[in-house]
Amino acid sequence: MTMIEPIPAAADPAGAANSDIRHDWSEEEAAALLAAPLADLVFRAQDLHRRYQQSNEVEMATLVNIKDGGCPEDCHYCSQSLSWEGGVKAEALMPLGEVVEAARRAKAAGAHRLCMGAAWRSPNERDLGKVCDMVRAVRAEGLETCVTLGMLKEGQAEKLREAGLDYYNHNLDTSEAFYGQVVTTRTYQDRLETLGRVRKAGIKMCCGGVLGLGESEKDRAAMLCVLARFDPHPESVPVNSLVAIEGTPMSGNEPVDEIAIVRMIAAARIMMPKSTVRLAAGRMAMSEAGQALAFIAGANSIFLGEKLLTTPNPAESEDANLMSRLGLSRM
Ligand code: SAM
Ligand code: DTB
Ligand code: SF4
Repeated sequence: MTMIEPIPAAADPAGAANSDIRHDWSEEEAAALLAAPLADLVFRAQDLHRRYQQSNEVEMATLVNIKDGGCPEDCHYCSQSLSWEGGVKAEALMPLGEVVEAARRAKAAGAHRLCMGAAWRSPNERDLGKVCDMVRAVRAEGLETCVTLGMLKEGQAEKLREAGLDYYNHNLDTSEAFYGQVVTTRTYQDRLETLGRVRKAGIKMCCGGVLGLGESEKDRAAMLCVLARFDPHPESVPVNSLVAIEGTPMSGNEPVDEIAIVRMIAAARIMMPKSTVRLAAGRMAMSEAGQALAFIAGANSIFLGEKLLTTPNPAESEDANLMSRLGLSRM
């Protein structure tokens, strides 16, 4: 086991020169966090969680797939890629009325953000205009908005911002070194460029990754460092675990160890104390005790609703029951 530094003296969370908020984490430091004795790691993460977040509060976001399947990218984990046989059938963009209905259902269930996903490499101008209409309509229902549409070209992020978009999700997925084993149709640099455009337009950044792609501990540490290098840190950091989908090249991957998920969440909380850290895809395979540990380690967001984009997620009633037993309330 690797020893980690003791908890630093209490810092002033409002202070400008705050040693808790760093953008210079080394891969060695991140790897040491991931490999530390679990109690030391979780204790340090929980301490920061209490100082920088509303402890015992969890953000709820609901996903809706506004454009299913037919994606030209070859992400090896994804059921929506055209590259794998038997994938999700390509559908047209969801009509505005259905998106509004999804927003009303999500709000009634207790979500305060609707995350709209589209299986595109990047949106064309006509579709982008329709997504802008969706953003306006969802905001008019009193929900925050997030979209994930693939790569953005110059000027597209500004249009989304003008429509009132709150968050753009664009995950790094893994380290730069391992990226070529996961996706071959775009580069890590492409990802970073879109993220730069999102930030430049003043949209909040939702950016994280996926465990269980076949990556090493070193890759996990490296990805955390890329995330922590953003200044400011991404406002939202989703930690997904692979949902192994039949027909994709990753269908036979080893399931992710729950303790490894907890470690990743704790390391993200320590490295990015002010960010919302989401226990994202993969909760169907986790025990309730594993999820509880993830909240103690600093997770403070989940996807609410029984479907993610194409795969199942715990029922709302199950989540409500778990939250109540853990004394967690909706943010
Ligand atoms: N097409 C857009 C893109 O790739 O940016 C948006 C949708 S994509 C489904 C959003 C993210 O969900 C991916 O970047 C990946 O991190 C995560 N994801 C997709 N399929 C997954 C799976 N089977 N298991 C876990 N996470 C997954
Ligand atoms: C994120 O980090 N995870 C979400 C959302 N952002 C878009 C997607 C998870 C997808 C899980 C597999 C599926 O349902 O197809
Ligand atoms: Fe397309 Fe996104 Fe799936 Fe990749 S993750 S294949 S870009 S929908």
